[in-house]
Amino acid sequence: MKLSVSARALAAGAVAAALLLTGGSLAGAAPAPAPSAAAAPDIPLSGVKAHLTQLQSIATANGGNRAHGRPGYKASLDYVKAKLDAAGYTTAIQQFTASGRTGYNLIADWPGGDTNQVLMAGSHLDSVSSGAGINDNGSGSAAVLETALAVSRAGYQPTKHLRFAWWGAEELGLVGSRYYVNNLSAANRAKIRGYLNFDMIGSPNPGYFVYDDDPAIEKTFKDYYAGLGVPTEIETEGDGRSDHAPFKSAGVPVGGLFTGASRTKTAAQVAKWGGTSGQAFDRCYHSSCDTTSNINDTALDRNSDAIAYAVWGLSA
Ligand code: DTR
Ligand code: CA
Ligand code: ZN
Ligand code: ZN
Repeated sequence: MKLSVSARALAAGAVAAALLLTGGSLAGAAPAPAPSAAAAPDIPLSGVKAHLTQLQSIATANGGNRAHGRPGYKASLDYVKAKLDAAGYTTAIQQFTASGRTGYNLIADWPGGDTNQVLMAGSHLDSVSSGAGINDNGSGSAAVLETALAVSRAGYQPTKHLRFAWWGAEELGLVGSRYYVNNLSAANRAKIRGYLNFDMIGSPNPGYFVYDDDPAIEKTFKDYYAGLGVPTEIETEGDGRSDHAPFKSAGVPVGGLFTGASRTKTAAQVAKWGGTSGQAFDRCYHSSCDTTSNINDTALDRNSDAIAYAVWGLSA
């Protein structure tokens, strides 16, 4: 959904207020400078969906999945890396072993910013072996990719250093993200001022859930949705169930967005969000029907724009 310029400026001001209210910083971090006036761009839904189409094609060409240790995962990683390399990112592939198979994380640094203050945004790129994993988690991977490409298109140069990540083997138990965090030096871990996680952000019967971990990050997302007039709920299904968990355990401020998995939507939630009560937020969760037809465009668009809003607002 596209915010009007005035609403976007209002929203940017809300981030400034949020940061000032919380001492101008992510919890625990040094006070951040006042956010720049630059407002986040609209993330084109068409761009995000083009990535989903590519990930679907990759799964179809590789046994129907993009799972850890299978050809479809590495092909997905190569697709994302090629886009980022072409856009001027400094990319690195981090290799690890899980369940006897080689896994890969993709880390992409945007040149510039204070490398002693790193803002990260990430998503797991692997699917389960039973399907293409388009909502889980092509949706997060594609939205984070398109946001990173928007940073490049804008030539954005925030105060903080931006780093984006696509994790391997999340479905085996947060293996890739945990490997990344465990292999950071204490000094490099301390430089990460926030990690934003996006795992299932386009569910077909969507809810709008905000992680309630770091208060400043949570407020940033809630302010974005307030600007849209869309109510949100605190995410309660996933503490420890996605790639923010290793970062949180290491003391990094974390946050994120989620549109729901196998839990069912209540009548009260239908009243605020629409959709179908008594039906799962994503009835294709971890199933072969998690294809490009398993996406709600409005939810994917709103959450893609929310990612950009938070990346711009928290890195200024
Ligand atoms: N673990 C995720 C799905 C998931 C379930 N609950 C949450 C809460 C927040 C983020 C993700 C999830 C997966 O299956 O990949
Ligand atoms: Ca958009
Ligand atoms: Zn999953
Ligand atoms: Zn997932």
